[in-house]
Amino acid sequence: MKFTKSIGAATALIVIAGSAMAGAGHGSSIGQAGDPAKVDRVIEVSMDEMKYDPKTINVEKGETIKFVVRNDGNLVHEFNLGTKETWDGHSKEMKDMMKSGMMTMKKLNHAKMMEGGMMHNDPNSALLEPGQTAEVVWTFTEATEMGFACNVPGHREGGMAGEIAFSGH
Ligand SMILES: [Cu+2]
Repeated sequence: MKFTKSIGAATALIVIAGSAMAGAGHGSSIGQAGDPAKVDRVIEVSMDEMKYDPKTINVEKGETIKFVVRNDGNLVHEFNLGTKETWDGHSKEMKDMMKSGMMTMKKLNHAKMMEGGMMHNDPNSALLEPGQTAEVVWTFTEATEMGFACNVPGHREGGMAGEIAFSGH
């Protein structure tokens, strides 16, 4: 019995460390990669030139959501769960990817992305060419100020950002 308990505690510690790393500081966490086998709800998100539909998504603390993200636009777009702080860091990465030819406004060069070590398969995001669809499974462990945004240069600045609203808060 004691043995089981200590294993449980160790697991809990690892989960906390993991979510703190994914978080945005301020002692709060944006959550963690969700278990695809334990999805509470599926939400479809459409991306188009400088907008998301829906642009506000209501979730509950503890919920695991499978986002089915579709790029209905004519440019490369991203669905990236985070905060202004995480996006600012990510935006620089994207600018470098453009400069080095890993991506253009309309296409992703996966071979060059791999060469450059930019796999772009972070569990909190999907970077898609026009017509592509991807799934993002995420567990919202804490009610915190966060949202989703596209960090392709100029897009977030152009209004391509949405809000995650925690119900009951
Ligand atoms: Cu975009």
